[in-house]
Amino acid sequence: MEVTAQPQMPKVWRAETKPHKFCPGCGHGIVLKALGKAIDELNIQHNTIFGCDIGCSLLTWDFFNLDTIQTHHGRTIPVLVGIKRVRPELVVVSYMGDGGAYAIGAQHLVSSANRNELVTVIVVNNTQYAMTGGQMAPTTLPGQKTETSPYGRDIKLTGKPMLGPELVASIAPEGAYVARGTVSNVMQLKNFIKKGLENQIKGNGFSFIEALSACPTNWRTNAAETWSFIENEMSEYFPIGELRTPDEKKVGEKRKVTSNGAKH
Ligand SMILES: Cc1ncc(C[n+]2csc(CCOP(=O)(O)OP(=O)(O)O)c2C)c(N)n1
Ligand code: SF4
Ligand SMILES: [Mg+2]
Repeated sequence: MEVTAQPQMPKVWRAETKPHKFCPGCGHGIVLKALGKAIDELNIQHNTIFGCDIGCSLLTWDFFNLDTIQTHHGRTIPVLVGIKRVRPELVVVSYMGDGGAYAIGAQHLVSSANRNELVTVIVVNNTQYAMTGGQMAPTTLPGQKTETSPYGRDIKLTGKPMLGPELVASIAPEGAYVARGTVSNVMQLKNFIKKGLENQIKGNGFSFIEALSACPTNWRTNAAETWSFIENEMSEYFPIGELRTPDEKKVGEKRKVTSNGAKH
């Protein structure tokens, strides 16, 4: 019997069809698609290092064809700062959740932004600790019900939801890039991420992008309720847009690389 050779699928197609491990309707996959497109457009796949945190972000550990490191909860930023300092020619991306960035790892975010470290940080804000079952996080909205705020978040007891990009924009030195995008506008989100990567490549400074994202599993929402929550309630409290763009003239002479790779 004659055996006919099977047609080979194009390599890029095989890569694009790899299944992800997120729940149906999860926003993580959309944020990662935006990141992947930004990396492709800048043609930096060969020298990009991807770092993911603990939380649902860790499900990306084998998602990209990039050298990847998975770190302790909230420690993704300092680990990638270390890699960048010893290998300044690499482009480093720290990918983490709102719990990791604004609670458990908040000190790392604040210190790295204050030092204007050359990393690009992407924080997925889904208003709670998703992987562990939907507990209240610094980003939980007033009145929002979670596993640990069953009657709704009481901001008299717990404070107001944390505004991560606003915090970073207020402390990061000249040269920082800070923006907040949303999975409901993926092309804009991709452009913000691309600018954050370019800012690192130019040596300007710290780059920070928060992405409003969906967690229908823990929100217990259907598709319409999920999008309504992002586009109305979340976007109202967390305004979308660029908060800091570097003034290239003021950034001035690019920071000099010291013998240990650190830039000043
Ligand atoms: C140091 C440390 N504290 C707590 C945990 C437990 N833990 C694992 S995932 C997680 C929540 C992650 O939430 P977030 O960072 O918002 O990511 P998401 O799952 O929502 O994407 C927690 C508290 C841990 N793994 N390590
Ligand atoms: S628990 Fe939420 S954030 Fe985690 S994969 Fe499922 S939908 Fe996404
Ligand atoms: Mg979260």
